[in-house]
Amino acid sequence: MLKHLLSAAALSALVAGPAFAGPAAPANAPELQSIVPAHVLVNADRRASQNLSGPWHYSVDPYRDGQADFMGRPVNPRHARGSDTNVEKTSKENPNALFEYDLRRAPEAQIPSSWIGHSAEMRYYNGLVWYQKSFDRQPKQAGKRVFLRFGAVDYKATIYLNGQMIGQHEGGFTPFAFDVTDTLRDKDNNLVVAVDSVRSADTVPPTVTDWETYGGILRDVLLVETPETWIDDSFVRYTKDGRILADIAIDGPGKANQTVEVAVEGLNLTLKGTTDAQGHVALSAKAPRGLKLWSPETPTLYNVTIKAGADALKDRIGFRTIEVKGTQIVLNGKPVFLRGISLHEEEFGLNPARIITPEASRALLSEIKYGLNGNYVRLSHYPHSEVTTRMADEMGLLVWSEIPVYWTVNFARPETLMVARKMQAENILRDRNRASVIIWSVGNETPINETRTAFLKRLADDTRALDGTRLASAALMTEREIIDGHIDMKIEDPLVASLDVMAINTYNGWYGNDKIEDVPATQWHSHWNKPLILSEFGADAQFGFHDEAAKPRFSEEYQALYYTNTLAMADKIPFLSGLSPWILKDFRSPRRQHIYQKGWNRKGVVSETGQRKMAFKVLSDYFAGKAETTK
Ligand code: GCB
Repeated sequence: MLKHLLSAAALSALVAGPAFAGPAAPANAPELQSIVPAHVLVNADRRASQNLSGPWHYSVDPYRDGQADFMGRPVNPRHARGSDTNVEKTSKENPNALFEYDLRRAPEAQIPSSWIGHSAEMRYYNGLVWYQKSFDRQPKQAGKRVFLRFGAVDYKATIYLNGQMIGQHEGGFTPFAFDVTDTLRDKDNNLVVAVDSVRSADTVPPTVTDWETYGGILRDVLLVETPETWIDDSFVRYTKDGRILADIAIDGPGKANQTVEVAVEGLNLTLKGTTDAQGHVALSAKAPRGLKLWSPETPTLYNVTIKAGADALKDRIGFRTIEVKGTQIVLNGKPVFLRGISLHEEEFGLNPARIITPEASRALLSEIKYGLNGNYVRLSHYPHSEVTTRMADEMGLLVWSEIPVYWTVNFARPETLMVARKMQAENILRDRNRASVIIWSVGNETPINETRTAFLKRLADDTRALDGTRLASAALMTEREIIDGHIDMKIEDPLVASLDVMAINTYNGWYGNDKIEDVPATQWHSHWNKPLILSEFGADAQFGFHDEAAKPRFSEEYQALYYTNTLAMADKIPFLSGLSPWILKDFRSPRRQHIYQKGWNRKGVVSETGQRKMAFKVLSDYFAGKAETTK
């Protein structure tokens, strides 16, 4: 049985590519069973829950002493951080007992946050860290099911509750949940999380990236309470033929033959049906005339309530369509030009630690929407917080969402492919009710060879199977030649055959030897009848470093000129449908150690604290013009 929901449209997409077709055989759908989580717990962030965020104890363990003894044998109780022993109490009762850890008395830090923000010593720590939190269960309720849900733990997490190992998770930026109903106590629960930030050639992403890898419990930890039978997954959407579809999956002892209702407030619309033996139901109704479609200009969201038995979910959902027609991206039936920029998940400030509150997210997205006149953001290079995708829904920004299949992951290793596939499934299942998200990307700047192309094709196929209503893409690189004195770019990556939208990262005039003066005359060629996004282009500039005459590298003047000339190039690409230059804000990168960088990639059009560089205005003016001409 497929644990989660595959809509009929999604299933047909497995065979036929993106479609809104009717029922189809589930082709290779059983393959998805191995990648979808046991509990999707959709909309977990909006369910009634006890938020365990706040102060947690933490303790470093560079030799992984809490996981195995010094001879590699099972861990000795003296070191067993995952156990339920109260070290202080036991030591008092038995002064002879020796322990070499005591998590409950270790230093405290605020969660969620990456650990680089905990203390000066943690700034460059990479390894295993133990986190501990004691809590009482509130409110205590009989006949309920309780899930422990992590928004994201970077990179590997092993979870112990009251001395029991309840599960593990790999991947730093997607949610996961465990059923802890039978493990919880009413009082003094002991939650221990071993967080390992170490990457290898086999992880996703691998060791070397151009952003700083900082471990930690990055997003909220929630105790989510549901009835015994609960709504585990829902996928509510609007189709090109004017219908609202809702696929609902419930789980628990009463999942079969259960009445399910999906009510859209303000539209006088209620969809109703009964679940099958697996707890699934597919509902569909013609959308009422009064439906206001979601778009960046009018980001209309409806309150949607899903009811099944004793459970009810409330979500805010926008309805829109997205498709590709020839070389155009089409939103709600009209071509749209994506006026955007790329963004790393770092809040404004001198010392960001991936603490993405609604305020932090709004501040970043406001610079894009109102400062740059944008309608689009590329959330690079990994799934960002659900706070951000919800904010994009509210504010009206289209979103590119991506997993960190970055540069050279181990494409030949089946286990690495599984990690990436699960990540993409977790990302899609979390966000496929967000109208803002229009593109799922499967990778960034990967080398072209058969093994890599097969790996990414698998991800693109999964993507369509999980959500046949959005577009699949990947940020690619392309070869440059000089032909008749001009720069010549051809898009020939065979992966394009598996994608809906082509995306290219291009840096002529910054990397390589091309002069910035030669960039506007660049010629682009594509034999694919598909739209192109320039998913990256950019140049480093230190805010406040000016040299109007010489315009040297790292000056604001060079960056502004680079933008002017690259945008002039963009204007000449007939199949171009969008831009997400690199990048909104300067971000931490240990690879960048020039005196103007000092550990920061300076390609932001604003500094790390949000000061606008000259290039900001160039882009903002360009997008203002584009907004006029592409109305
Ligand atoms: C890229 C990468 C991005 C880097 C950027 C740069 O192509 O996709 O992660 O940060 O270039 O600054 O070089």
